[in-house]
Amino acid sequence: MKALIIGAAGFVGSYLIQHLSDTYDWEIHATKLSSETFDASDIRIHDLDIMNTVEIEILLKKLRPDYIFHLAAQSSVALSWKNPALTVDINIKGTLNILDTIRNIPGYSPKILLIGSGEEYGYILPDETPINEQVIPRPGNIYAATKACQNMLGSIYSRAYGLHLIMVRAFNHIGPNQAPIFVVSDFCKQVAEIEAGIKPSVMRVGNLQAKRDFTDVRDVVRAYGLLIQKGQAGETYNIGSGHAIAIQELLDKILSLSEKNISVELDTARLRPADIPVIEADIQKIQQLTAWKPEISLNQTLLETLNYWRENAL
Ligand code: A2R
Repeated sequence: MKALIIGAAGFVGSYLIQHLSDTYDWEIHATKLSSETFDASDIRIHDLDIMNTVEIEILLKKLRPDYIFHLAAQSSVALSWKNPALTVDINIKGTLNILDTIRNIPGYSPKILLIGSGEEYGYILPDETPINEQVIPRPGNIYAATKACQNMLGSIYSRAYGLHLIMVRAFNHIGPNQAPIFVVSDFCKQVAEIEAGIKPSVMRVGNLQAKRDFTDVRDVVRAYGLLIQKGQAGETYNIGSGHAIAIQELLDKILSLSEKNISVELDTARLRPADIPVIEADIQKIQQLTAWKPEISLNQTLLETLNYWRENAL
């Protein structure tokens, strides 16, 4: 089998490459933007901008991968408020470029995993939690709207053109090496900087009341490997821990890992124009199909992420 990971230079990509290389006997190819660099021995790396349909066509016709993992995205909610047009272009038009190219290659029918987000569900009613895949998404931010649109396009292309598209809605995934625009990485980086004495002993935080469902990125990529093999065409699968935790509790856990006396201060710049109170996944659908379940505890992930920043923040 030949697998292609599109958008592999980001946070999830390196973990997915590692997992697939360790677990499956597949020939693995990965793409990055020409401006990005990343090292990965034993796999083939190609430059690809998903806004360029000619580049997509040349690569897919040359490789004809059996499995395609589509990770390329503008993946930050915060940035999507600041640059909605870029987010729409990459997450919607970029995905469409890939799907259209595939459907126009005669006799080619790969399995494709489209990575969406738990954010798609948006304004969830109290009786809809934990959220299953039947709940109609009501996105509450630009990033979520683009991913909900990607999901709809996947469903349409699967039904109309017979493409084997499997959609996932991944809830918050965390781990070492994640960019500090995401909450866990942000908090851990701040603690590491305070411990190193390069920042005053004050944590700057946003909304601590929101509850989110966090899973270690290594558990998430394991689910991706299973779903691309077993997922039904046109179906959507939630991936999460099944438990929401308040950001306040997360912060308390991270602070308890440090010996420093650290105070907490609200930073209004970190508050979002609209925030959803609770997002928690119902993960029965993937579990019925694959028996997948998260194996790495939240405490372990937080400690490893903090240790990563202790080694790298300075
Ligand atoms: O924005 P950059 O320079 O960090 O590059 C990102 C890349 N990317 C693109 N690749 C090809 N063509 C484009 N036009 C394009 N624009 C951006 O996709 C980055 O290297 C990669 C996505 O990685 P991250 O932003 O680190 O996302 P992460 O955490 O790996 O999440 C993977 C997927 C995304 O679809 C998320 O929305 C979802 O999982 O949660």
